[in-house]
Amino acid sequence: NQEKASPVPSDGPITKAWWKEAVFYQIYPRSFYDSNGDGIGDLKGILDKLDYLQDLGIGALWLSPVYDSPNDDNGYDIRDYEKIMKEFGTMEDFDLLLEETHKRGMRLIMDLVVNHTSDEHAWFRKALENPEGKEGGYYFLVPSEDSSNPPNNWVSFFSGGAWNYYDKAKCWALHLFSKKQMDLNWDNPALRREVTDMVNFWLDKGVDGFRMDVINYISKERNADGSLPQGNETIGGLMTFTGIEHYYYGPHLHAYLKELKANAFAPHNAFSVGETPGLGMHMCQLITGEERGELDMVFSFDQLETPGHTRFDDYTYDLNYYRDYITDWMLHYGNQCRMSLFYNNHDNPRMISKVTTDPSFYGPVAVLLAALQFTLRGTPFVFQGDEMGLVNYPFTSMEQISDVESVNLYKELLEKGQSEEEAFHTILAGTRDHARVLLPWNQNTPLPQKIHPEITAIYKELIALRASHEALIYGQFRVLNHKKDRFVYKRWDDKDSFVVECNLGAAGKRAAFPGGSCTLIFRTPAYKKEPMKDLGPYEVRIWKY
Ligand code: ISL
Ligand code: CA
Repeated sequence: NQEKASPVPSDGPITKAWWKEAVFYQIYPRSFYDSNGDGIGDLKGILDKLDYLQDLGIGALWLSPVYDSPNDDNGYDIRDYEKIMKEFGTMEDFDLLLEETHKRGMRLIMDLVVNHTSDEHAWFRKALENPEGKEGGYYFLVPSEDSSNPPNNWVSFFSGGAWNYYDKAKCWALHLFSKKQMDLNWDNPALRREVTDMVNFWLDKGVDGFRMDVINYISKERNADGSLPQGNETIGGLMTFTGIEHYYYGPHLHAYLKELKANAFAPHNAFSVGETPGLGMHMCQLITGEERGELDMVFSFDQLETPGHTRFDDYTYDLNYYRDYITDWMLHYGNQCRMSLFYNNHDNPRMISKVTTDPSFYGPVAVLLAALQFTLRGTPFVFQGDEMGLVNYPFTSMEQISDVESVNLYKELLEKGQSEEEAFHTILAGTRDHARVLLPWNQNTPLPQKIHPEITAIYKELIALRASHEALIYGQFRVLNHKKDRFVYKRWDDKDSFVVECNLGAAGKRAAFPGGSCTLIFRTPAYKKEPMKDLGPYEVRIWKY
């Protein structure tokens, strides 16, 4: 890579911005709140819950895709970028939602899925009708008479190869995700203009920015003759996804991001957060460095599994790893870059369930994760249901599983010779459906999941604490103790100092604080009656100096 490593990360002053101060809340519309009883969450449902979100202290909403889609991947396969999905409502509903969100002093960002479109998008239909025409150049179409040998060995994230063959058009087309999610060719300037126009359509409406789906995959490396290179089998063996080295950080990624920023985001002063799986800290610095004009923030995912594990492994997540990961980023990411802080999204099982399977610890772990999220340095992204203390859904059979990734993986595992039980066990550990079941708003439903109003109250309390102290938003960070299962750190600015003491493990221990004159302003409620000298399992305390 020829990219110059600038800026050099520094501890200079942090520029203030609304998106550094706000707490974001991710809504997966299909499973958020169903306002008309058809079983599917919708835009009116979100409208109904705006007061709840405002009361919680949320500053910005991120909506997972609400666009017209055949739902092969729940809306991440877009058929029409400028139309609302029928089940979710109408464009009028959307306009009202945006207006009412703004009225409550909150912002709204949408999901930008432009690495691929649905195969039902008009562009792809036209491309197949005439591969030589304008839209033919929007995708990776490879003419061929041979329907049995794909152009290369790349594989899809959702099992099997990454190429479809189209008999009538006599060509192959690339899909890194499902068979109905066709990769767009960003090397085509007309395609980039289409994307820019579409982004401007939404920004002109007053949308405050976008979360950008797998945005680091948009630039694919090419051979000298323009074809897509063969994936390295060794890397493929290690990473599962053969071919990934050719597109996870492609040759024109920085240029395309800069162009989109200059032509759409910057003129609207709009916010951007990229979903960038696989990029480490240094590449993330190159994408989010303030003077670079690319993205404001990214989601890096290395904290979601401990080393040696993947999402589909059934294992216990060790929070000591999270402590070390987050400490490294906070000390080295630099003040020109801003971290996103999150444990959950619509693609992952619930973090509480990864940390413990003992129900008596669910409450304390929920409180600990929240206290970390609102007192560490960065911008918190709450995923719907975090604030209810939700854990994984007790699925009992494949019939309850609908996600395309899980359905395909299950088939693949059976083909590889696993028994139905073994395969289901794997799915149960990692399925994205854990995050996609309707939120159990109503305590009286027969749903196996229950909400925990006491956890919601703690979210509200901690979000308010963060909002009223810049030390927690922009302040310095220093680790005071990181012995096994301990995490004690300090956050401070000219006005205030805080010390947070955490027990990251399931065994009780001796507390190390307080030292000097300070006030206890928060303690895991479950332990309020316990002696101060003892830290309960997963207990967290916040002291103010
Ligand atoms: O690459 C991965 C390894 O499993 C994943 O992290 C993957 O890149 C990531 O899940 C991408 O997610 C996003 O794009 C998908 C969509 O299904 C997800 O819901 C979305 O968050 C395709 O649009
Ligand atoms: Ca509905």
